[in-house]
Amino acid sequence: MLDLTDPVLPGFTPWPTELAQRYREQNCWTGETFADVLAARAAAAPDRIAVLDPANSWTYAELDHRSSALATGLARLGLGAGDRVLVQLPNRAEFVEVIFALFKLGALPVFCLPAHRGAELVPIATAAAATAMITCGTHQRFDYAALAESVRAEVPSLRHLLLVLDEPGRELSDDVHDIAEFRDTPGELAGPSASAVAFLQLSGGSTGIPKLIARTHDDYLYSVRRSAEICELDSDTVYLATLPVAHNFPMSSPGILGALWAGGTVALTPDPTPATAFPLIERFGVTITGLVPPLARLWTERAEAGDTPDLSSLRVVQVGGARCQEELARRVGPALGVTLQQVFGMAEGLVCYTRLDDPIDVVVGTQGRPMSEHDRIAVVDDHGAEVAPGATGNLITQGPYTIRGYYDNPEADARSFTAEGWYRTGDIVSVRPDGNLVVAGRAGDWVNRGGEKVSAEELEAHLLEHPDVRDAVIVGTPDPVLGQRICAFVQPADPAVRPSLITVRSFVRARGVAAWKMPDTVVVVDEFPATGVGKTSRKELRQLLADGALGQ
Ligand code: AMP
Ligand code: DBH
Repeated sequence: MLDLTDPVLPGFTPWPTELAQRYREQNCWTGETFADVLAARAAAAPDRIAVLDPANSWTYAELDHRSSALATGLARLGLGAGDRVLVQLPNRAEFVEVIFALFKLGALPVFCLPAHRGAELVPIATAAAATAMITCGTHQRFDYAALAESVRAEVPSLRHLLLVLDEPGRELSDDVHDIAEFRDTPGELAGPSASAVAFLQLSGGSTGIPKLIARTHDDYLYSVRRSAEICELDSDTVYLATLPVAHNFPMSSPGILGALWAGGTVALTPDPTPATAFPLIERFGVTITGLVPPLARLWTERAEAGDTPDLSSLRVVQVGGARCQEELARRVGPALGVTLQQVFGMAEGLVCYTRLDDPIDVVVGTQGRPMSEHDRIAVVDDHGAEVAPGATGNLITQGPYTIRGYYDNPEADARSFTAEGWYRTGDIVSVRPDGNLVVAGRAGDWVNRGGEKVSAEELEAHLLEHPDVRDAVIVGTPDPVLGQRICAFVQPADPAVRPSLITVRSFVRARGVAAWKMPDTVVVVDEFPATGVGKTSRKELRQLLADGALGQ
């Protein structure tokens, strides 16, 4: 166990002292913890609904009580301040109970996604030196308890396995526990200080194993509070966690924590498809949710087809996590009867929003602007020099809720942070005169075809205009002569109509695009592979090509 009053977890890179002091003076960091927020809301409005899922409805008083009871039980098991606990749960009410129990103990949830498997979980658990894991039994026909046991077998520090179970009669090994056994009578809990690390979040990581991101109560609560203000949340808000709730976007932008901060209601859907989520929107009176672009497309198409449940409670749909093409952005609001908000964020910190009263060209054509006046952003060339105003370059940032280093990972820090502590986002952006950012893509999302650089995003936007194309992704494939060639992955609008290379090339040419940007190959696939949060995975598409799995 660590000293509760010691905010410095080994491996955590704090802000420089003068900056930390300034963020406190500026009232960004208020000295409150997440447990303090919950206690305050429970005291102010004990009977208001805090959490809803298809099986549960808990008031603030109940959530506060349940999480204290579980914290007390987990302390009996030996868990305490500073312990790292892998949490891998689907979207269900107990997720909220579990993370608040851990916050109250000062133990650090490590936020894993349901899509993670041993290849990710073992390195994550090892890097975090986790002592416990909390997961579920079988969900969507996958046995998470068995996965957790296999992870534990490979990670010596991982002693305790706890399950959120709703399979009566499931046999458990002696050393695997049902969390129901640990809901004790709440005892005294000292709780951590606000400057302590609250949890470890994961970077999506476009390559390799996710990196661990340590966030403090102070800095994260600031981002949650600012997000809730920008998204105009209040006690009437019903936020639907549609994306996997452990991800930074549905957690904090403004996400479930924003909804609780505002004294509103968190609703959770076990899966994000319109078939499951739309009836829940009607049933719970959902007012706001956040989606990744592939889901926004699915929801929009479903709503455009008509005959949906009543979605009229929904006021705001956020789209973020990957670039939302303008073609899609224009359709979301009218189809769903909502205000669209674009969100460009990262688990490392910086989050940009379009504002709810922004003009339509900003909402559909940009990824918004930083949420805090204390965020600093700069756009630099590959040598670190600032580019001319409005020019495209690498986005770097620092501020009151952007980390100064990864958790215990000096190699990653050397790549991702400048000597002055700026975080290199890896995103290629331009800043418009009105301050809004346009994300052109990731630094690696360019195809270098014989020295001619082609923007994947630019070419994708052209392909999306073709009536037979539902979605498109451009990636580079290795070529012995040119270095790279341009491969267009195309998802057809109608599976029976499969656009050919000739069709695609002549369409793009007719749009006045330079000859050297023409795709060299078109691969038609019915579905794109997705990351754990549902973003289209360029990495996997590149891998498919490299493996030759698609023929050509
Ligand atoms: P993660 O590592 O999972 O936290 O992902 C953060 C990254 O997702 C950012 O650095 C961007 O590359 C990407 N991203 C998030 N939101 C957007 C957006 N609205 N538009 C474009 N890219 C985005
Ligand atoms: O993609 C992300 O990581 C992301 C997107 C929107 C994020 O972390 C966020 C908002 O907070």
